[in-house]
Amino acid sequence: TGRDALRDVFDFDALLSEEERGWQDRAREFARTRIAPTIEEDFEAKRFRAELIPELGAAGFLGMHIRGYGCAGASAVSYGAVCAEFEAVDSGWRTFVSVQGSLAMSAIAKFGSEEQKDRWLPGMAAGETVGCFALTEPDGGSDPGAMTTTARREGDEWVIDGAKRWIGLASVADVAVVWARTEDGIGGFLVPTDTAGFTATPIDGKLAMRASIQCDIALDGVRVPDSARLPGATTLRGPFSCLNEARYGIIWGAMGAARSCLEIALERARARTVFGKSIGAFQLTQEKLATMLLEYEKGMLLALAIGRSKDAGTLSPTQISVGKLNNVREAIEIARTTRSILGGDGVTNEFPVMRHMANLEAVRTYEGTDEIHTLILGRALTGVSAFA
Ligand code: TGC
Repeated sequence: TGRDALRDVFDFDALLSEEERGWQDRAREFARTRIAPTIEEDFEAKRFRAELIPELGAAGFLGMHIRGYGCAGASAVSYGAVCAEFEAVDSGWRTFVSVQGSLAMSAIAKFGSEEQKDRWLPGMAAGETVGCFALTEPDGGSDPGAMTTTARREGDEWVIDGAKRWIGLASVADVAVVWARTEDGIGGFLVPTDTAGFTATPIDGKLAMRASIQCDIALDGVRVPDSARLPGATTLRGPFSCLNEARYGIIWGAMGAARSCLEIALERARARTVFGKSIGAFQLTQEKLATMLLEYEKGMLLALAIGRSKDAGTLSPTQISVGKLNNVREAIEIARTTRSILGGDGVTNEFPVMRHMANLEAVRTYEGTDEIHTLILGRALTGVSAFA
């Protein structure tokens, strides 16, 4: 099979510890048995299977890198390997794990009070409570510093007004981490989604991420007590630190989607015959396969190096930009090349290739576009910010 051929060339799994392989195996099994059987029809029907959330929690995948509060306290590499396995089936489910664990739970774990952590994290880890992370606004996501959503203090309460867009899970979430401009900076607020004035509406018409939910949020005079404000977050460093976590998962996840495509390309290269020989016997096809292999292996090694740095506590946001920019870009290229090897079949839903390609286009834009990550690297290299 394509998977065996990949393993023969390069045994990536041998670079993982037993514990990391254990997480990888459990995620692969979950994705194979619980998500894969229905993903094509779910994508087609725009169906998000919320009933899987408690199962993901019971398996320990939600907020798995967080220590305490019912979370598994796993390594960054273990978490990355899990992201790759989910995204090998569909980016929508890796996105779910990212939004819940890397964004909403991370925000609470990093910046919340003990009381906030005790109240929210155990239920979120168990998949009994769903969170979302409301940062991006309708006018664009690249410059959160320009946010117009405000939170104004009135006695012991905060009153939040504004709008958010592209917020994963908001219509099924129990709690939203809402980022808003305050008199003294940027604040994060834990808003139960049944609070008066909070409305989440799923965005329709998406041709990517159809098996997951992204929403518009309206915030009209939403009142929360002062105890709902995250005490540790006062500047953009707050939400950006959470984006680092989600971007980290994407670095691995994108390579999962790439792997699925490459496996399919390898199988087709052996099975399809033209001009009396397999298409894999043609030098043009071999060049495509070899190029895909190079980028896949480099992407996995990059993910692993970044993961090891994260576990060692030395990872920088600039390194995360290297990984996100490179791995999503190369995963899309691998999906496109696979499509060309599949010929006409590649555009049908008999194969998941166009689904991965469409999903990856969304992944390419969220959590920092190619352009933003390019300019973050440009700033790191030149010392000059193109944003200012
Ligand atoms: P800048 O002046 O560079 O920094 C402002 C403050 O933030 C700190 N900071 C970071 N901290 C941690 N990690 C990072 N990666 C950080 N980047 C910046 C910085 O140290 C400073 O802190 P402080 O305390 O000194 O004030 O800010 P800037 O406005 O010039 O930033 C420029 C830029 C482009 C890097 C930043 O705006 C950026 O990353 N933009 C892209 C944002 C993005 O990725 N948006 C998409 C989010 S996806 C989404 O919202 C949907 S949620 C997912 C879902 O629901 O599905």
